[in-house]
Amino acid sequence: MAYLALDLGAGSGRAIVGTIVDGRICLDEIHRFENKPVQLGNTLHWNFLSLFENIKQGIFLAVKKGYNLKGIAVDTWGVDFGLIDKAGHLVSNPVTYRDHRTLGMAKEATQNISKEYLYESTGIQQMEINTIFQLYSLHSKGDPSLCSADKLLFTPDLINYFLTGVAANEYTIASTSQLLNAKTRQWDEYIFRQLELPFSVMEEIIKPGEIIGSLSKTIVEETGAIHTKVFAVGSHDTASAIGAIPAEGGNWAFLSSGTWSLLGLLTDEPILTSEAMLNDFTNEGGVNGKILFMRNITGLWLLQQLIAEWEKKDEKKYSYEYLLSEAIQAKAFQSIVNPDDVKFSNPSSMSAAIESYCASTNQVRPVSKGEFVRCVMESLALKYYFVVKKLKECSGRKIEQLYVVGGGSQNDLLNQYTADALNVIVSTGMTESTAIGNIMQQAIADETVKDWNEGHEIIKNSFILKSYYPKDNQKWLEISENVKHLF
Ligand code: LFR
Repeated sequence: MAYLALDLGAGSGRAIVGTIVDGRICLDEIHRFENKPVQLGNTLHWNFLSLFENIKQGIFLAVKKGYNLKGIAVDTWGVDFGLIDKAGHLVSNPVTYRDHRTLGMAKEATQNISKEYLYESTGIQQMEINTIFQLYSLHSKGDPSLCSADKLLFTPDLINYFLTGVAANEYTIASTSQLLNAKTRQWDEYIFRQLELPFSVMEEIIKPGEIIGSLSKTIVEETGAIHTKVFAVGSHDTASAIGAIPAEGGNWAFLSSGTWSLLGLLTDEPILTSEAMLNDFTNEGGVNGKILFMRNITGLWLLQQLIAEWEKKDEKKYSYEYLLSEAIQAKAFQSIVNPDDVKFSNPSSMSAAIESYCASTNQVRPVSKGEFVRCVMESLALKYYFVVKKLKECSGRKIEQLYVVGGGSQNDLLNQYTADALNVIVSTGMTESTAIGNIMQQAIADETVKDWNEGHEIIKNSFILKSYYPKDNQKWLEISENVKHLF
């Protein structure tokens, strides 16, 4: 039984085949490609045509390798979308959430609808990148693309549409928009009315595990994939990544570590209290009926941007291994930043942004690469500490173990710092958890696997988890006291 996960992150995309044999899941990465936004005029776009070409290439290569694909499913980052006109054409190239069009939009929009209402209904952390503010910016600037739109499709929905011809909005990705009611799990029409956003462009919500359709004739011809179904999974990458965690008991939290750090816990119902709102917790849709109660933290983005800057300047590559070994040698706790400071959201130079933050907070400015990397690693671990503290308060849960998944879970230094700062066991081992969650949901939808309980057993049998135990917690507690005003 082979299923293909098409997993798109903000920096790269992957096509991964999963096969389930003898109670284990095996992954085979078939294709990996860059996802590089393109500045065109004043707007930062996703290169949708290139992404779609690579999606087809991934399917083609999987078939060529001999896999008889029973299913395909797409997952991507959240909030972004494409608009489709009445003739079924893409109105314009999708814009990235890092584009500056949303600057100031949260403030403007909340003059027409209260922040409190938005939270009580959607349960979503207010971030200007959210679809609601992207749409509001189009509306308030009278952008003609919105008038030509017949359908709004989130990135995975858009890819599914061009693979199958079927238009639908999948629940987990729809939940990132801040337009969906967290309890009813349906669109909140009142928000659309208040903000004068076109409700008619929204589609029916479908749930992970439903069948979207079959590949269109042209895609079958191009890729050679026959009798392959396209499934709805947790098409928000975070939902798939967290759904895959084979944790036991209730006292655990998750951290999906990549460009973003998504830190939280699973609940059955959204937590919509004012305390949760004031602490910026979000309630996004998960697989298996769950809610991801979590905080979106600007994660390894800072380090990724530093590396890109250094590599461009020095015209050479820097490995994580090298940079982390430099960080270990740098002095501890010299400079601490709050990774979520707006300075870091899309600066022209990340090193300059960090230097300026340190200068304005009377801290030593990092100079060497090791000092910069150490600053980012310690700052992330401290951020996690403060978030987990609030997470416990808002949920009333104990947290004894943290499961770290995603590409960032390979970062030994950060894992150890996290265990130390939080005083919990940090367990890692599922770097490709998003693809695993995607594939497992397909297998469940296809009735190859009975349910998520069986799915988690299979996952547990397939990956060896590595644990980090806390040391030096006292030192981290002392530092956290000194820097708490920054967070
Ligand atoms: C992670 C992620 C986060 C979301 C961010 C932007 O890839 O999906 O969950 O907040 O990207 O969409």
